[in-house]
Amino acid sequence: MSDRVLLLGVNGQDGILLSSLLGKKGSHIYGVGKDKKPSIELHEKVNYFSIDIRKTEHLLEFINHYEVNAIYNLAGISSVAYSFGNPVETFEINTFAVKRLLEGLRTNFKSGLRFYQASSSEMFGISETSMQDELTPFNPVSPYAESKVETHLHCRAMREEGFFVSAGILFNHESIYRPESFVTRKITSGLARISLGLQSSLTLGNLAAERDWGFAGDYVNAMYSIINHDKPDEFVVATGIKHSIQDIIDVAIKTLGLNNSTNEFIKLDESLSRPKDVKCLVGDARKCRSELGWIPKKSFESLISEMALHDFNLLKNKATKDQDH
Ligand code: GDR
Repeated sequence: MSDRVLLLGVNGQDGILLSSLLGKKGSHIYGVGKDKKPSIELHEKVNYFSIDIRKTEHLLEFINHYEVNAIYNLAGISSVAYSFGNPVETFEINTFAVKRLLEGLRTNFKSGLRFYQASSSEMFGISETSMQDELTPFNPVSPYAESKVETHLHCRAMREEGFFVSAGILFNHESIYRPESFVTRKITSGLARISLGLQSSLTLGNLAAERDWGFAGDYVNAMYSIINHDKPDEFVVATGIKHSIQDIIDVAIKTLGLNNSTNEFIKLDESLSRPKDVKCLVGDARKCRSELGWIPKKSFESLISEMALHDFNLLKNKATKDQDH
């Protein structure tokens, strides 16, 4: 099942990790990104194509030509912060492009196509419950979250019509492939630079946010289980454990052997804060665990520690190379 796979957004963190998993499973992978070339060397089983996902006709031709029988939609604007300044672009890519594609695929669904949509915990927004599950109401507070809610509801409607359209509501998930524009990697790379004497401080928007941060490698396993489940459905994917931004800083500092009892390296800059931010999100993934047998394996501490060490070694090797030249 699902052996001719179209992976939209293959250049992103999740695309890189999922294509590696699918490569190991023996799938034929058509990886689509917006850039001319892949961002890093992808699994050898990935055939890379550069397509703008707003070009619906082009995508539909492509899907029919290669007789794709599974599509993972991981493409789009993933930065909540960016979406505030670019709401129309966010809607065009995250919502309208996906809706047009789904509508164009009705015949393909009748021949057995399966679709996975990357939905987000940001859809819950400012939530009245301490933990969020599949039944928690959505209360989005950013253009990004609104765009994701609308697409999620469209997927739900198509599923209710009988099409195999599933969604994973993923809470924050991180790895060494995370860009530095997201808070975990910003902290691990910033503190690695400080520990190598390349930078003296790290500026963040706030320390108040609390999230449920998991390992992206575990989360792509959940995506695979969701699309290969015996019926289409939606699942919260999360660890169920709450951490603060200060926790990320503390683990990275310990890993790097920095002495920082008073957060002396950390500076705050109001201008990095969002017009509206979600204070706390923690996922209840009991459905994913009981129906799909999915369990996250990597702890928060190992995840942040590995990211910090990776960044330290990357920067150290670069500094050594620069010195040799
Ligand atoms: P998020 O991730 O918006 O939750 O979306 P991000 O790491 O950007 O922010 C997490 C929290 O940290 C606060 N924060 C900062 N964030 C950034 N980027 N930079 C800072 O300097 C900073 N200081 C504090 C933020 O305000 C926020 O509260 C991620 C993305 O991957 C989405 O695509 C995905 O849907 C959700 O996770 C689940």
